[in-house]
Amino acid sequence: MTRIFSGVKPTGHLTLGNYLGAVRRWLEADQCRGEALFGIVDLHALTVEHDPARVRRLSRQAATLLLAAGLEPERCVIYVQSHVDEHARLSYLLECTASDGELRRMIQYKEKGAKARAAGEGVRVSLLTYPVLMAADILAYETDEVPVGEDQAQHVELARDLAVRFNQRYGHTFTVPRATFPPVAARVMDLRDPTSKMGKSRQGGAGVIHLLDEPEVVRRKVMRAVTDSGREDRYDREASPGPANLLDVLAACEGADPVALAGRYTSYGALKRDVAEAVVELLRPVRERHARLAADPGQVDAVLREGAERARAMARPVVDRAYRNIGLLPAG
Ligand code: AQP
Repeated sequence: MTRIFSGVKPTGHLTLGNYLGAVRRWLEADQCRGEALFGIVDLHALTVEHDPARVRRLSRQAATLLLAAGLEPERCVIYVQSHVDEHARLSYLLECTASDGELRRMIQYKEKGAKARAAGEGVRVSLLTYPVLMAADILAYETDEVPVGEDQAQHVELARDLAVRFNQRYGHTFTVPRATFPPVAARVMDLRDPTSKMGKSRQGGAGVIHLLDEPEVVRRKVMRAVTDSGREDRYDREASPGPANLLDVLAACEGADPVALAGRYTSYGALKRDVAEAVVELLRPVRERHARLAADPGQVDAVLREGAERARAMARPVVDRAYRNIGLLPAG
């Protein structure tokens, strides 16, 4: 059976990018194929300036949204990363397997590090090392597939490299995972700045659609999306990133091909109206279920408690094996 792992970090309110790039595909993994684990990867939220109370609040909200999106705890494991010690335990062994050069090459480290330095803030060591923790998240569960958005490709590649290297040096220990991406909307772009990824930690958020945005807010954000003076009936990510992004979103909502969809439109206004309605309908059931679940936080906590127990039981033997194979003396 295919083992699947993926996660979301509580750095902000979940976005349409998270949903189309990752969460919606987790539903297929949960409901049709494989044994799946989905983590609220809260330790990853500590790599940049953070507010402790907000991280706690967003962690529960992310869990509630995963359930509202339709993940069923009877069919998959939903848990909080920091509730399972095995992640941090394995991360250190993988730090002893990775080189500092390969971590310094990580795009997110370069970009976020540069931003922090420009703002006169210190760069946390964890911003450099968190891709190793992410590798531990994946490898601790003998994961075969990691359904993620395109921005995570480099991190999953690192997890593969570390698994292969560890296995070669210390004997077979880890399954070598592979990333899987959605056919469209693997990188949903910010509606106001379509050359940047729609990210949940982005300040302002005028170009970011959140899963809990009211329909009117969704409509307003889509209608104000940046377009250009290019041809309306053409899909061209390079020359017309704004309209191409809207076509990707519509294609993902309708299960269609963005190139074919482009031929339907002779005005960006009509395209935006269709995108807005498609997104409102896509998110409607998630918002409604979220409202019901949020009224009963005890139910969400119970899911997370049970999820952590199951995750621990799955990760423990793998991490113990890694400790043995790397040469550490087992405790009596
Ligand atoms: N815009 C996106 N399009 C497609 N997929 C996306 N994902 C994130 N944004 C997009 C995918 O969602 C999963 C969880 O993402 P995350 O929580 O790791 O990162 P984020 O939402 O991008 O949050 P931040 O804090 O805004 O991130 P960064 O660190 O980029 O600044 C992943 O599978 C991701 O690929």
